[in-house]
Amino acid sequence: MRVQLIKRVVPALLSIALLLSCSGQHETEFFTGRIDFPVKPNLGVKEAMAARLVPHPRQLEWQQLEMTAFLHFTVNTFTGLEWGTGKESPELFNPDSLDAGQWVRVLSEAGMKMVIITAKHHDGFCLWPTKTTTHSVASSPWKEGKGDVIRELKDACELYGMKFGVYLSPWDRNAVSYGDSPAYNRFYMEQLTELLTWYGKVDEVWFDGANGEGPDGRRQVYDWQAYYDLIRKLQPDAVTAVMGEDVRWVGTESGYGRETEWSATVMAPGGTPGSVAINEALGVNAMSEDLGSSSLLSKAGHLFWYPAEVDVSIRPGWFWRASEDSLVKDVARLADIYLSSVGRNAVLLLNVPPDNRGLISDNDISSLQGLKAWIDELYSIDLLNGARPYGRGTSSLIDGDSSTTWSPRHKRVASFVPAIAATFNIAMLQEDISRGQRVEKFIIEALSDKQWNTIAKGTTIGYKRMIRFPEVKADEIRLTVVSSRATPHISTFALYHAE
Ligand code: FUL
Repeated sequence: MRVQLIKRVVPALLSIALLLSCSGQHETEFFTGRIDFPVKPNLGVKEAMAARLVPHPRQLEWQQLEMTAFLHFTVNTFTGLEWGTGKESPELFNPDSLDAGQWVRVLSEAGMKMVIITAKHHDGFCLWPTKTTTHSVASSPWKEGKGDVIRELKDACELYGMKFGVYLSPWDRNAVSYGDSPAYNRFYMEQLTELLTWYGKVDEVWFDGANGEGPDGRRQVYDWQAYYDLIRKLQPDAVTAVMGEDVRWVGTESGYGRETEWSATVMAPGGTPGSVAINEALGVNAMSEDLGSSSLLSKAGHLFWYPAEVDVSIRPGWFWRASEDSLVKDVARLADIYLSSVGRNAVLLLNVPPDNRGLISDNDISSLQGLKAWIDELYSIDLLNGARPYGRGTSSLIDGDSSTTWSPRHKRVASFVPAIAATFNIAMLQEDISRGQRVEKFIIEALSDKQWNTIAKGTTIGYKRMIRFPEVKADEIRLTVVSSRATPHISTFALYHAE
């Protein structure tokens, strides 16, 4: 009996001690990128630790970009295929007006902060004069084989102050070594080395996990860890995306992220056998609806800062084809995608594929210009205009060490008086994620005609959460953080009106 009691009491006391040591009083202790939980802590301990998981500085910088662009461009642009066979003749690649300056100018004017180009897609054709294969621009008629698309793009990025990333498909339908795992891994890493050493700074390396059959049905085993180590050595500040370790694929290619989006997730990053085993044991993958709830946390041995990227094409396909010129997404659709990606704690990666002249087409430009005008208009007036929360116990709402965030410590209700009396239909919230992602549930209420009404409810906030509702005009606004893993640090609460 006594032994049993001790058995029950001792772990409980240990948990309480751990919980105390992990909660508010150690606000200065953070975990960067990853937490390995101590053996069998209770959920309270895990939540307190999870609240202090923070991004690596390169992940934080990436998150703040908000809008980035993809450029899908290769022989497919000339054949109309989505996935080239690898047997295309390099003779096909012959854009007569290629102007990387136009791409970057158009994308920069649209508000994009980084461009990522398919240096090599699944067909294996290389947009730079690689030494690893003749299947490249060097064998094409474009610029009589003397051109280098990657160089032209990087130069244009320098000119416009645009960040620059490369997509290098591991799946290669042209490489003869594909399927002979060690030989192909060496070949792939030589290609990576060229891209990461010939062009100066690279800000993102993007690779998916497509792993088609090699010649004679051979199966290629990618050496992810060796790829990551090489990237870390050559470009330590570059984020690695999708099959990479810094940025997670949101799980769809529709442009719509999850309403509940945890950047602090149980999903282990990248494709190494260790990560695969963790994810299989938890039954999660990039497409799982839940990647970070407390119920998952209770089962997990680790937690990772692994934020979501939403990739989507402005056209139905990833590559340009004339038949889709009339199917470019319009401004309303792009605005909806913006609110459902950037507004759902993710970074938008919008694909704008150059055409067979080597230019971004007029229809795409006009939609991009419309999106930028809509975003500028949206953010032009914040009805709260930086209003600080007020009310009983206000001092306990304000975080003493910061003038830019407020942290409802005890009573998690903050009231605001709109600085501008006008109708609004969008609320924007941000957490200071440099101190972790914490909020699990919030509600926004409005006082109109002496009546309080709930106008919006949400779950996670993260870097940015935007939420839409029917138009309201209010005398007073109340934000309640219903549930949070620790003291929330809200850096922005704003109200906007959007068409
Ligand atoms: C996928 C590829 O198979 C598509 O062609 C496209 O490049 C997309 C962004 O990634 O995995």
